[in-house]
Amino acid sequence: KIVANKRKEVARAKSRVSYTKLEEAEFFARQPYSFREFLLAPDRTGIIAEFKRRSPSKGIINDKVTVKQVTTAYADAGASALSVLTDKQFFMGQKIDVKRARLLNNIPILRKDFMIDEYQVIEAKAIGADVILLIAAILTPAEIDTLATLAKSIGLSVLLEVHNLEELERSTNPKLDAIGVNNRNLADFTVSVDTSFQLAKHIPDDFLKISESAISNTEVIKDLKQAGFSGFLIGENFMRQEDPGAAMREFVQ
Ligand code: IGP
Repeated sequence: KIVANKRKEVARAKSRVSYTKLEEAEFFARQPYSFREFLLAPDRTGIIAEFKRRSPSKGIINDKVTVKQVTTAYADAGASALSVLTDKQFFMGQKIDVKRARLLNNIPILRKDFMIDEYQVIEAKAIGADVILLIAAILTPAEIDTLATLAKSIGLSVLLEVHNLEELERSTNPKLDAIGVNNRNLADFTVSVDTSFQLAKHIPDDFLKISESAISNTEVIKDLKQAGFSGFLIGENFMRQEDPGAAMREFVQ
């Protein structure tokens, strides 16, 4: 359902803003930050802090805060990277949220969306993102290769999201920078951090390992680090608080 809607959205965007126009955007010429470098920097937390107003499973999480307030506070609290939703229909995100975050922060930004078309990759760079997300559950290995090749050719980092061993084995590709294990099952929205612990040993060491979703305490992060993870994608745990930035600050203290 999300993918069907996304196809229509991309077709509409393509008819409104040409490739040429995207490539003329000021951000398109910038050198993106390296996801790998920032995640491995020892003076940061490894946390990829997410700006998410709404989700299909929880409904509205927080629609009272601004991108400016939240992302700058996340960065101050030691975030290694930011994740900003750009899907409107299901997550109340918008592309301008990435642009705003870009102007205010100097750490990598993951454009969080359902990428299905090369146009979105070009668009990601044009709005100031550094990293794109490819979701194994909705892409064929050939599509992953095409999108990752394009992303790498314009300097973006690529995060592949998997939820099980089958997806991992079918989708692994040398062009990827990072492999993220989503602890949330997108089919029924159940969550279990065990998914990360189970898949960790199957992820080749050339990729950064990232654990995504349902991370709610620092004990788990310690254990995930032990298991080889260097990135921790956290959204709801911070966003459901009135002051998500303060929530992250307390979390890492
Ligand atoms: C964050 P959480 O449980 O901390 O809010 O999860 C992030 O992992 C989640 O938003 C996410 C997501 C996605 C959202 C992971 N993969 C794909 C949209 C699309």
